[in-house]
Amino acid sequence: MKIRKPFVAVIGAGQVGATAAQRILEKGLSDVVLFDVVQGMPQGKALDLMESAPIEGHDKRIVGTNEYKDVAGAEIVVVTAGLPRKPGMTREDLLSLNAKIIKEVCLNIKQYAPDSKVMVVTNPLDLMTYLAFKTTGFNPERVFGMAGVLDTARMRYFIAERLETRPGEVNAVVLGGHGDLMVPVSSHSTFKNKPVKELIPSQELAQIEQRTRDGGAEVVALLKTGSAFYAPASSVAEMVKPLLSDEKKTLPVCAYLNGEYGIQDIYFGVPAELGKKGVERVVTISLTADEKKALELSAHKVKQGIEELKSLGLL
Ligand code: TXD
Repeated sequence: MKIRKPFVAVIGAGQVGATAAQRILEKGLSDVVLFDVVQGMPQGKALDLMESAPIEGHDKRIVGTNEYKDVAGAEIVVVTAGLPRKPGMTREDLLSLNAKIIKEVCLNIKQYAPDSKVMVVTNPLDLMTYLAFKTTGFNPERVFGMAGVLDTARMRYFIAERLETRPGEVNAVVLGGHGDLMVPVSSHSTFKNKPVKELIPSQELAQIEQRTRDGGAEVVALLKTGSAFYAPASSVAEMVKPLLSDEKKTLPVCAYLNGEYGIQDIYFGVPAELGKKGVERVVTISLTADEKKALELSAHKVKQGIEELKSLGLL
């Protein structure tokens, strides 16, 4: 079946990539091209997903491929290709392995889909997004990362669980790098427009913030093999929506900062407006002194990572 424009290309047909493809199809957002280096695997998953279309009742199409030429014409390229950390592997090992994969993937995106927008998902997220920006040479508004939608979704769920309410009625804000130093911003988190600070005692809220920071590790510890993919896939689809529809929705995005929040030349989690051009505007919100301090620390960690990439000869 022929893929119709506008379509999304997903690079890496593993847990997050394949589930993101499923969400995009079943929400009726667009057709999908699913790419992986493993022979037959993306084709098999695409066929399986097409065979569920009569039951799910959507009219979207997906093809699997091992050839980059098939991503030509993609409106958005979602990059989930990478390796998870294995026992005995250091953080630097993972950093350099995934950096090499991201470089290879991004050179192909530059060649075959030069007009696309690139959404990076691969960890370490802030660094891989920066590397994608440098490798493609695209305008920074066309290169961004997914992490904040996931981190805030986790916090929203934990708050909803505590308040015994619907998760969709809770809003939460998480800023900064996607890692131990992310900054959950309780001062801007609300339930039906009421600050959660007025509803949950501060000690319990601090526990929720910590559980949010540890959200990825909590799932990894339970799964034993692999990391979270259902909520990450939902988060990818949530970002795809405004990028295709041009609705200018403000979401937490790993975006390029050029002085916003007093931070220069890194990719970092901030609220941003998404539309057809990509990241159309970084939104600045007021922060308490403690939140500002935490954000500076998180930015410092990301800068250290960039230096590490440079010292490994990868940037
Ligand atoms: O919030 C976030 N940003 C994240 C990030 C949330 C969840 C997962 N996060 C990261 O996404 C995770 O730490 C990994 O770095 C990626 C992908 O996670 P996933 O769970 O999907 O990993 P898998 O199942 O191992 O899938 C990776 C796929 C696999 O099919 C490989 O064959 C493929 O990547 N792969 C490649 N594809 C294309 N090109 C190359 N070179 C390549 N190498 C491996």
